[in-house]
Amino acid sequence: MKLIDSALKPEFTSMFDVEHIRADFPILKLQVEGKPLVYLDNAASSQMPQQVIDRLVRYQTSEHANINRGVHYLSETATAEYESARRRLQHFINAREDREVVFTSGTTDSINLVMHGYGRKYIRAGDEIILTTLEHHSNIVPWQMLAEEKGAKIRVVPISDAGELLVDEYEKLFNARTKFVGVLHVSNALGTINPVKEMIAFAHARGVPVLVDGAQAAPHMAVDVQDLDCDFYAFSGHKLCGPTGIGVLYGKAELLERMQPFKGGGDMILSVTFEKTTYNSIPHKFEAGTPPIAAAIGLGAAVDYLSAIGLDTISAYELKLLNYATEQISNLPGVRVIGTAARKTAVLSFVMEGVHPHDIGTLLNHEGVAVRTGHHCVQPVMLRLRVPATARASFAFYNTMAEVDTLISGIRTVQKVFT
Ligand code: 7TS
Repeated sequence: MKLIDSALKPEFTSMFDVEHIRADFPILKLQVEGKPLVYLDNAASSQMPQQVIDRLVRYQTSEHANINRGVHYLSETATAEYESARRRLQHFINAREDREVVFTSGTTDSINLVMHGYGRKYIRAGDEIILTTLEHHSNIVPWQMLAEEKGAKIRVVPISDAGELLVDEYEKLFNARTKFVGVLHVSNALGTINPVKEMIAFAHARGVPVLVDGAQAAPHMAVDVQDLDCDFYAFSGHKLCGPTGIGVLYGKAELLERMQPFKGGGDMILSVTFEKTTYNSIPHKFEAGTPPIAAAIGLGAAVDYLSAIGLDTISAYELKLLNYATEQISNLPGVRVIGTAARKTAVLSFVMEGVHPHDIGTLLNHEGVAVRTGHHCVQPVMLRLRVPATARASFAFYNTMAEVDTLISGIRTVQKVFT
């Protein structure tokens, strides 16, 4: 039996047939500026396979009603499918219980929920919150708002020139006033994979809870919240081949239970009088009003789709794309890769001598190539690495080596235009 298993393994890996996978994504057949679309802006938002689109159509055509309020067939069906999506998400991140999965509108919303629900209740004047230089603005600004309101202080973990966190410096930031840590799992601008498991263990040894921003990790690697032992984990549906307007906040049940609700309204209560309101149990306490039911069900289908391919298979394939792209781009004179950490996901940020990143993006678009240019909502990273902006190609498992070649020849064309 064992022999057959191991004999099958390589075959399984080679079963990752990118052309077969691309056929699932209708949008990838588009032509842009008369050229086949080369979509390399996956860190901003990924594309949706037909399986997820079909699931949304099925929901809208035969399952839709409001949830948690009807005894009629459609309301019961929609409620059951919404809760089934929650369980799919639970398994996707290996949460212990489905009530630890709160549906939000996205990573930003999830982080704001923790700031309002946990931060405003437990952070006081003089307390310190540790963040890192790599954070997306969505894991900076809410904490600044809280610090301002409470008189708390934000301490920032520095990074190396390669874009790696200086873990020794992180450890030095801890003191008796440290009350919270926010760290992103993977950098959206540089692709750096942070050693979050070790950072969480260090914080926990000092009794400090940790929120991990997993927006750029969940689509690219297997995430196990129990193994990480994080207290909170936030991510977005639209970067995971799912719909916009949906995201997840994972929180340990005992923490979610101790938190204040963020938004008040229907569904999040047990009883309301003008004298006193009692709140619903978790996760419903945090899901006030009619949630994005269709989007949650679509996200459930999206994580099923990704899990069927396998997150390990996705990581391994995307690493091949990154290594090939990095090798090709380093042969181009005058082009510098920004973000050269030893452990990266498939994000390639770069600058070119004498060309503004915005012009790179515009000219690449003429070749059908979609990249993002700008500060990528990480202005502190740009400041630290002394670049005003970068051009960023961010890959997904449906990208191909041939698309990397198109990117590279597009960059050569940009160079020709500017020399
Ligand atoms: N955190 C990280 C690490 C992100 O990359 C992003 C979005 C967010 C939070 C916010 O996610 P949202 O779904 O709530 O908007 N990052 C990007 C990007 O890199 N390009 O466009 C959006």
